[in-house]
Amino acid sequence: KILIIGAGGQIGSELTMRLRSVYGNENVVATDMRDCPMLAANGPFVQLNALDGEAYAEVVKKYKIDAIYNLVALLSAVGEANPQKAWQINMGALMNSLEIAREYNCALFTPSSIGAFGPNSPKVKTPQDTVMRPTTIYGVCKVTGELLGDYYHKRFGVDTRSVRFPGLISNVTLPGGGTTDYAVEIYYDAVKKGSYVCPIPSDVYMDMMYMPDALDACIQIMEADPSKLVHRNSFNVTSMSFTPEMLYAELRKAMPGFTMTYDVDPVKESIARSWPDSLDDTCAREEWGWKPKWDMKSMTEDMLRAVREKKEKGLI
Ligand code: VAH
Repeated sequence: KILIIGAGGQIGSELTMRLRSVYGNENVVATDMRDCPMLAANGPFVQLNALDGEAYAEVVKKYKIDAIYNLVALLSAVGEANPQKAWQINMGALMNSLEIAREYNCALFTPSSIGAFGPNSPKVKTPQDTVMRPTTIYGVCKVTGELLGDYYHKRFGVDTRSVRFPGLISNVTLPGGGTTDYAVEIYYDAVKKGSYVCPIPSDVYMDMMYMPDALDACIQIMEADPSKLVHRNSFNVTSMSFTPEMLYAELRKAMPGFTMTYDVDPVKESIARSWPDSLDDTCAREEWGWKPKWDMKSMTEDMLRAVREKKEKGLI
């Protein structure tokens, strides 16, 4: 039985559906502190604040959970606006997850991020193992989370696994306050307005990934043969790296009239410039067969199709 905490978020809302299609609706328990009728529609849903360790443990016992996906986090930009709250939520949920995984013998997946790297990490083809001095509270939480994950594995034998996600682009649930959100907003504004005002400077490279590939990674790593894992927390994974200018050019191929201007957000700029331009994900490829399927062209075609469909249905 699988439990997801933070199931109402950008990753969680789609991961719940994907896991239910793979393992069966009744075998995937979705939880979030907010009520999520969509997630309750086709499988078990429990309204749960993951900071309440007692309530969290009750759910794990009641449903006999053996694998947990911990997707609770305040993202980079929103975290910079309230660093104390970001630490409290991100690390509170993680500590409860690690302790519960230890006590009830559950496997635990917690995503890390390109945000775990900092300005003095090598920028191009950032290695799996390198210096990590992030300059955002989000990055500090992610590096701490990676270290705790490896500690709980080594010290207590907990089966903790993790991937460092790039910016995730999806057409189901909007991202909640990240630095890479521009790469989702641009498609919605292109369809709704035919124009977009970009908060990230035109020349800033960031790794990105289409959500279907991210969901594959979440499943593949947890199904990987543990004897082949040299690393655990956390694997570099990526599929593409681009600047706003490159994404703009790709969108104009499909929508020649689309226009983009820039109104740079200084907080998002400083975060984005502190992150890698591109990751080296060789270890994930070698240790558990990571292989992305989507690139900027195919993602753009699919995003425009999906967002246009939402507009036609009056959903946006
Ligand atoms: C953010 N989307 O922008 C998240 C993610 C790599 C970026 O961590 O904060």
